[in-house]
Amino acid sequence: MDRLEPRLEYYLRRAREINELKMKRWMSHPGYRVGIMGGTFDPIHYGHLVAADTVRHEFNMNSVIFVPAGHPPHKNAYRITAAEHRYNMAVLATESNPCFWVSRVEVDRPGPSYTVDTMRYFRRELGNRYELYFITGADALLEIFNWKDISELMQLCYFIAVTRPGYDLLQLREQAAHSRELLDRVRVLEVPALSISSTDIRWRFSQQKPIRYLLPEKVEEYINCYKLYSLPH
Ligand code: DND
Repeated sequence: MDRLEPRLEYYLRRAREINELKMKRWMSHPGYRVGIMGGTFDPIHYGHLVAADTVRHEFNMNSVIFVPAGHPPHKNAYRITAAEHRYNMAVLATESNPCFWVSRVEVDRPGPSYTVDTMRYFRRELGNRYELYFITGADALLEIFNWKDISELMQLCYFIAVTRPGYDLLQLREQAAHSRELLDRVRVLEVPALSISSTDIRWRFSQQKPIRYLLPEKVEEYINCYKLYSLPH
């Protein structure tokens, strides 16, 4: 990685330190319900942050853990930004919220980042006393039966499917009507509709269109500094 501009480098170092402290604090008091928001986060944006915060509040969780996928198993079509950049952006985006922290578990794990492996990891770390909730957009959940070891995954955690503009819940409801597992393990939650997507942000950046107010300022600065999305993705 090239060097960051000194001010942003300082800010990132501080954000990573704060993230470490938040993680340690969480480990001593995880709270009964643990929210885990997995994603490619290329880049992370306000849609992700608002969804996570709404879930945290509605489900009475003391923290939400963001888990950037190291090697997303389902994204072959475009050139994914290096995991370390996506991790740094997630750390910068969550720095100001004491209830959010970012885990490196998938960034540091070699091979495809399957959610089942991550949930096994958190289950091992925490034991059986806690309820794990994997937070996902309702769109991603439609594909869930293609995920690795889905039956085991459904035993390891609950899913919270957050609404997302442009995606109809009807399809999810129809799918759930045919699956006892889905009915038992999935909760649907309406979150403030923000029509923001990482795909659109990457496209906007490559076309020199503004991305301001779609994602936290420090993340925008980071993208600008590394010119992460200059080429069309
Ligand atoms: P995405 O690439 O869709 O994440 O990945 C979601 C998660 O699914 C990751 O943790 C993957 O590792 C996991 N997955 C996918 C496929 C197979 C397997 C696992 C497997 O184990 O076999 P994005 O960065 O695009 O988005 C993160 C989340 O935020 C998604 O659930 C997305 O739907 C949601 N989201 C929004 N929700 C509300 N409003 C918005 C949103 N934009 C994205 N504006």
